[in-house]
Amino acid sequence: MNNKFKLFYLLFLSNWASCAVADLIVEDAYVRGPLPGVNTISAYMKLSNTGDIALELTGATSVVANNIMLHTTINQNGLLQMQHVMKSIIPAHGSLLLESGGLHLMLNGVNANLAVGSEVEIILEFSDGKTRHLMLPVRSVLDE
Ligand SMILES: [Cu+2]
Repeated sequence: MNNKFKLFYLLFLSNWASCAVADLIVEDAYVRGPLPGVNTISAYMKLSNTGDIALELTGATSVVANNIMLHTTINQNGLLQMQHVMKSIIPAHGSLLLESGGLHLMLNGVNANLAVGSEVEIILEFSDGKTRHLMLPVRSVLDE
């Protein structure tokens, strides 16, 4: 290994170690398969915090989407509307549910053909600068 590469490798390792969220458990995570002609899709999951400090989810990124927003669903005079939220708290020793009809991740400007059964990489971002890489299966809405 030459020195330049070694340095890069060490930086990569130390970065990776310090940036991953340690106290987070992700369950039942998936992306809901896109409808034909629609380039926004949602992602759902259960996030649990095993630590003593609350985690603040601030958003996510993915190479398959222009941007990913945290959305909540509100009922305004009987009309369901999605609203952008800046962050969502996962309480210490608590959990946060991202679900259909509630809080969810919205992938906007999806630029890939996400076939049912394939996987999408999403990186969750937290207010302390830490991240968590996830591979989410693409599920058909018909399988729910
Ligand atoms: Cu949405």
